[in-house]
Amino acid sequence: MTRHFSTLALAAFLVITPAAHAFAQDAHSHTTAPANAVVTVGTLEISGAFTRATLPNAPVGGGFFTIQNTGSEDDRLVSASTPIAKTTQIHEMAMEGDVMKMRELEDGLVIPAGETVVLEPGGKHLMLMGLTAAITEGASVPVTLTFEKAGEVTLDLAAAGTAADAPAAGHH
Ligand SMILES: [Cu+2]
Repeated sequence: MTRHFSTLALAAFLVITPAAHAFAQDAHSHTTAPANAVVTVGTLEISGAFTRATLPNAPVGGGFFTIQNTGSEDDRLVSASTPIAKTTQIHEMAMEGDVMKMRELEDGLVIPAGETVVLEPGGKHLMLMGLTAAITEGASVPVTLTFEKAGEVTLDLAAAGTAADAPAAGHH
């Protein structure tokens, strides 16, 4: 019984890892990690990944995480995608007159060498646009990030409950 379970677990592990491994550049593990685990790709360490639950038929959702660049060269988040949204953009908050608005970072988001960049509600964030399904609290939403130097990595956003500061508020 125990052996049978272990074999199945190993099989599942092997199925989900090859894509992430293709971009491995060092000895750290590059797997689709459980939500909120630290995911390493190249010199980048990504942690605290989460999203917010959405109402049924909500058009957009957010993606948040912290990226630490432990290397000596800048890197750049150039794109992101998730199977549950038609497009995923990288957004920042900016003042337009006296109104705070979100806008797309069309050139991506630089992760300076030795620094930490935080994507959070009310600040920079991923915008999941054209949701094909509602995000339910407790769900894991896979997101693939593509970095200029570190390459591609897939991680899970842990879906927290909705909140007043959800990024979709006042957006679109
Ligand atoms: Cu946005």
